[in-house]
Amino acid sequence: MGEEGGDDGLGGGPNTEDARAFEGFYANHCQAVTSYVRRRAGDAEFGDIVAQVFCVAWRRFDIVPSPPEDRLWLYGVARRIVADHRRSVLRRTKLRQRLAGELAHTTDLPASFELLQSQVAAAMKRLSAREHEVLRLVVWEELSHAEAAARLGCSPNAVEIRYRRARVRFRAAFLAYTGAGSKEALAVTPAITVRPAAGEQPHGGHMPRALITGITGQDGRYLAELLIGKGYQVHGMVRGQANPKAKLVQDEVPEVELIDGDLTDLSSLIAVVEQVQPDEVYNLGAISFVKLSFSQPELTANVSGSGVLRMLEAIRIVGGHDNRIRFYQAATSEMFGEVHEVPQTETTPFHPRSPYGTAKVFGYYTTLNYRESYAIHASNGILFNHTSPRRGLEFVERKISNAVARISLGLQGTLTLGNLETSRDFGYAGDYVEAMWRMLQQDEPGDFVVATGRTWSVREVLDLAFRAVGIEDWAPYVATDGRFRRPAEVDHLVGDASKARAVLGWEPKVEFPQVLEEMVRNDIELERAKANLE
Ligand code: G4F
Repeated sequence: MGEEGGDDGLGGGPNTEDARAFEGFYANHCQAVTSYVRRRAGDAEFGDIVAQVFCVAWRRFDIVPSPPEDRLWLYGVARRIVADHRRSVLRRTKLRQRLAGELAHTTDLPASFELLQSQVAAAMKRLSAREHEVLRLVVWEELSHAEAAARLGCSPNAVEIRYRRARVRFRAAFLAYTGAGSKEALAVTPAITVRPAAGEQPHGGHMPRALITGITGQDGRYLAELLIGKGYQVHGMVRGQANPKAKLVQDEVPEVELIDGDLTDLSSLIAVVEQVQPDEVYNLGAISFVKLSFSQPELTANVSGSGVLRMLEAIRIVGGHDNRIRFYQAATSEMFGEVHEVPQTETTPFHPRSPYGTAKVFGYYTTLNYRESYAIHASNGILFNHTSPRRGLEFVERKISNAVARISLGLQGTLTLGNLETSRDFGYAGDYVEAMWRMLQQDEPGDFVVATGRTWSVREVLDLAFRAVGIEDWAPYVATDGRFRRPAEVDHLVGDASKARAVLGWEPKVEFPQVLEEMVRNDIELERAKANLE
């Protein structure tokens, strides 16, 4: 590890005594950190990352030798370095994807990244200084239009216009370069062939742009991943300064560009839609926890109800006469509430049973009204309960999977719930975001039930979850308490998604017991890691 006071290439380090302490520290933690990093970064990359982690530790030993919280701190360092590493890999992929998107439907790209870069460099040389500048800021430096506007001293709208023009010119120059017969470029076997995805609409020849509200939630993150995989540029709207969940999205899906906006503030929505110039808007933002809506009914109405109206107004104002912005509204089976028929379809009357449900009914009809009044391509997805390991801990099936994991690890004794007799039609969130996207690819907008057609009571969810850890009789572990009950309950939901199957060609692929088992497994891993750290 180098001599006392000597330069070991690590920027200095501890003296001899501390160096010995460091060796002990290294010996104690090396194995655990290695397996942690290996799990997250994979076999090919872990060695380099572990070395970086201990380089940081080495430097720190000079300043703060071995405080008691070292283990926790060390995992923090490892987590950050793994995240940085992932980001840099993804940035590279993203750049490729962006370039691929620019050239979509027209040409194949060369095999190696280096070759692609030299081809791009040649095309860049043909651009004017202004075009060069805007592409450099937006594509290479990955600045948002607002940031690029601040650098260039113009409005975000001007950046948008310049950027679009520059992309068209870049594309022409790139194609002219290969067309001129660069032997090297033409000789390579194409590695990336960009084809329109099934059902993809031509978005005026440009890379399609999506705006997602509620990006930090389960559905927002799955949808962002789906759209990025389809070659979209995805913008996620986040609310509030230093929103802690924004960091989560950035770590998980770094390709998403985050933008500030609030569903309770129309002017912010107009600014967001102006800036992003989306082809598709997915309005997933809401106060989505039904029980909370009883204690904060006005806030719920404002965000989950009037928020829909504001977003549609922003789209109407910015989209102008020939409005090309397509809109998806996250409607919900909670609108059926006290159900009038079983199963529920698109024609079943609504009878909401909570402030959340009534706000969503308002959002549903507002969407319908903007479709009819302004010919906006606006669709409602009437989604039944859907879940995943990313589901919030407040919802019943995740509360159960997490508690079962903790009970199986001996970290918790009892799980306390409310009403065990209600039942829900549960699906997998990853399947459901696919239905959202399909709705916006149709020639005509519409309203669609998205469900599996199978319902599970809370008791049955308990059966499945406890069985996943080998417990058949869960009664000794489960208690009930009125605190978790609601003033009015929705007893039984089960949907009929025949229309979505027929019109969208959508099918749920993953069954609920499978998802739940995966959630329990995931929670065991999370809870075990947390307990080890503590
Ligand atoms: O998990 P939940 O809170 O979900 P809920 O009310 O069905 O709403 C979810 O699904 C809707 C789609 O239908 C979405 F629109 C909505 O945003 C959300 O995602 O409650 C499910 C059932 C309820 O009947 C509740 O009373 O489980 C019952 N339950 C029993 N004990 C409990 C608990 N729910 C929760 N959250 N916590 C309990 O301790």
